[in-house]
Amino acid sequence: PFLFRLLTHDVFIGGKTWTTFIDDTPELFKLVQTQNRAQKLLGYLGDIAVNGSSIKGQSGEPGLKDEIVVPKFPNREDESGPPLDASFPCEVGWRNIIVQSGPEAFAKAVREYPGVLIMDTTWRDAHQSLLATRLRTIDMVNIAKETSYALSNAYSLECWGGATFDVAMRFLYEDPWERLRTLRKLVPNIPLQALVRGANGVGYTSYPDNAIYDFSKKAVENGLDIFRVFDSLNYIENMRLGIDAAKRAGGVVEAAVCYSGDIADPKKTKYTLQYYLDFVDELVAEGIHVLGIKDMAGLLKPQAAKMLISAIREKYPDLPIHVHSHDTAGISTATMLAAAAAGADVVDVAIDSMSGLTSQPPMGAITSALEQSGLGTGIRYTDIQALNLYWSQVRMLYGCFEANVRASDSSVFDHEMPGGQYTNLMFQASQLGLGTQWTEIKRKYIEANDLCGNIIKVTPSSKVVGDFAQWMTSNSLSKQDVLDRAEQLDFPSSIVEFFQGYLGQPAGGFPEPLRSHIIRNKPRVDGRPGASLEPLDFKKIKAELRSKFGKHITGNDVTSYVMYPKVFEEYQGFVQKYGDLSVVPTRYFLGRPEVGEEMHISIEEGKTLIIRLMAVGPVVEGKAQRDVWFEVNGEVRAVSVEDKN
Ligand code: 3PY
Ligand code: ZN
Repeated sequence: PFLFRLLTHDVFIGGKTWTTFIDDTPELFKLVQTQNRAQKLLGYLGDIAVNGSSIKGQSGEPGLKDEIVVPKFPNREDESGPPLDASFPCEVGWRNIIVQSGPEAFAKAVREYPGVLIMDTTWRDAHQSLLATRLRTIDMVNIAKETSYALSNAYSLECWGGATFDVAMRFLYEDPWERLRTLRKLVPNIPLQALVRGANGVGYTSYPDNAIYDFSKKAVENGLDIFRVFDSLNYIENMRLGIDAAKRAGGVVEAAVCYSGDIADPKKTKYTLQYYLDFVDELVAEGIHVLGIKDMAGLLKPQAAKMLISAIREKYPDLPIHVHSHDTAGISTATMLAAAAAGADVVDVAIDSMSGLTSQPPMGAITSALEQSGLGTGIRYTDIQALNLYWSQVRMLYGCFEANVRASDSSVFDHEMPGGQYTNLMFQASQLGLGTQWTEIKRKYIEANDLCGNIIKVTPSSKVVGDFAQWMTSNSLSKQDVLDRAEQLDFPSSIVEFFQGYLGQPAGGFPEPLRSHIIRNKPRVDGRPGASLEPLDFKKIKAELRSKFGKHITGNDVTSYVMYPKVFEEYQGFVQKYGDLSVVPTRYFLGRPEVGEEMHISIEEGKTLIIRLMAVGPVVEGKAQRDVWFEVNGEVRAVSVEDKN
């Protein structure tokens, strides 16, 4: 039909040249684009039909084949009235204070709030900790407007940063910036929050200072409000950079203290109450807006939370305190309630069906308990039930990424693995097929941490300890073996670089003589690693990327490339081949379609493709190839697909 329309078009018949014809006839050009796009999309769907999904970390088919049902939300004025009409997002929320009066006014209002506020981590940490960070934008988008109403009194929605930036491109073939912009549009009222690894941006290494300033500026331009800035060693020099970058970008600066050890245990003498109070003093001196207590492994017990928060509260009565934990041991609900009672202003929760285990404590339990103790969060129980109905379906859909953590594990108090890493390492250990491997990895993780000098463990320092533990396990090395043979052993590069000082300086310094034995004659960095890195030339990088991939490369793409050069290049290659797949519903993105199944894929506003898989052909003689036949909006199309089996 396209060729027919083209050949019979008056202008074409009139004999105008091809190029002006295309320029003057945009509707046809658009049709060409749409058809190209559809053909690329069929290439992906055809590949899945023949080979199944190749998304890394996926085991088996998605756990839900039906379309996800968006539940009805209660009427805002009268719960017995007609259900909420969420065709437009809610406009009432805490973000208005940031927009109208700035971060300081926001911090003051948060501190003055008579109850306790929540941050919902469902869109970031919860799926990072439970589902290998594989949650796709579309599954947030489909509940975003409803969320703008249900959580309109939330302090923030954590939806960006941490591992999401990397995973979006590397495994989901999505643009992380586009995710942020889309969510911003759909949720204009609730502050959007990101986890930022200070001088490590959203990566695993130190970047030149101008990369961190550029990243923070772009984050705000694309819709971010609150930066939770941390450093994986609680190294103040790295923190200063992250804080300054977030502040200059105009964001709310939530500087976080990473919590390790146990301040209520007198036998643990490195990370004491005094250690944390001293670090808080240094952060406050930087002019932060909010203080974050980031308990990334779930080590903070109720008594310790009470000690820590009341001590900070007494010293800094006007400083908003925001507490974060993980439920690995099963204690985080009790901890959050103790933190709230001791004067915390904000606590982190995840929607019930995405909570618990290595994720955050459950929203329903915490808000209900706080309500009864007179510290209401302003979030309705009935809204939580509706949200939960949606997320329980999503959890099922992504069942193919579950790490199979089934129960609480209080051994985290010894090994101190962060929530996301726990599921990751457990998954890897289980893939090796040895039931005892996991216990061994945990034991080696403790030894590796000792060898590093008992460091704070959170990305990227936790990766160093994890790599160390895996390397010791696979080489059957004990802690004593490493100490005895350090001068001869061939250490993985992440460990050598840590000991060189490329992540920063750990509290108490590096253990010697181990450091010298490991790094030998390689350079040592004894200050802030980023300080000695050459600034990047963004214009030059953009020109190079444009010549490689085309004119569509934007400033945001340059920043993505700076954080993850190789991942970005592979992502671009993938998009060139298959187009933008973020529009494909997850059950088709991850699962083999059935023959005859009708897929509705909305490729842009008002443009839906109705695609039906008609047949998968036999292997083409002499080639590892099959033809796959589809019907697209009533028209038959075929794609040729490599059979990888
Ligand atoms: C991250 O840096 O991704 C984390 O979630 C740390 O807790
Ligand atoms: Zn976390």
